Amino acid sequence: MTPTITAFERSPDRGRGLARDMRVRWALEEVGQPYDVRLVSFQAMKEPAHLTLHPFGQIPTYEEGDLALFESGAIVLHIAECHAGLLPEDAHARARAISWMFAALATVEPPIVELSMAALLERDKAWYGERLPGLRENVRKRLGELSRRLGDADWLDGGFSAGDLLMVSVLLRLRSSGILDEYANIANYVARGEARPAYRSAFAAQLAVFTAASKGE
Ligand SMILES: N[C@@H](CCC(=O)N[C@@H](CS)C(=O)NCC(=O)O)C(=O)O
Repeated sequence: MTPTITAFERSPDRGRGLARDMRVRWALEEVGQPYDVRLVSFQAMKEPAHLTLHPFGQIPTYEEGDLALFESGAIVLHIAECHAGLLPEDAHARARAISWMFAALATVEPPIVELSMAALLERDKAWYGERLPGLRENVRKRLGELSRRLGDADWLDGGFSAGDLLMVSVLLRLRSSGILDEYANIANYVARGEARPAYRSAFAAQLAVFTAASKGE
């Protein structure tokens, strides 16, 4: 059965691949699973039909038959568990890959989101200049730790996994900050992720939505 995901009708990131439907698209592309996309406006996301799918009125969601999921991490995990290619067969290696999925979302993403939200929403506030260095330091702390663990490996734990898919997705949100470039091995790791054919297909698909919406303006 072809799953349907939701994505922004008009992504605030203007097609830069930072909205969280991108990680779900990427996972589906990695495993070769075709999918449909239902585009939703900001208004529609807060209406009852969408709130039934997503209690917090956000994207992405994932529907497959009578299964409806929300939270990008849970959706990627579901895809990885239903198809070969994103989680190792070996039970211990699989558990470690899942640890990296949680690490990406629960440990690395929060300081990155805090930094990007401050830049978006607080830039004109009196305290922004004082707050910014601390926010950047919080991100550097995590990147330093991640950089030490990654070392000169291609991926976090053996072959590419859903853990890398989520970690690269999260790290990409830092691109405009310049911080990624302070950690050569992490910058190369992110570049390896972006070079994967599945990433490129997913990126092109979400960019096409933004381009079509812009033409209709
Ligand atoms: N933890 C959630 C976060 C979902 C989320 O923040 N989605 C954003 C788009 S990337 C959204 O829908 N923002 C609109 C809103 O919150 O009103 C996940 O990973 O799926």
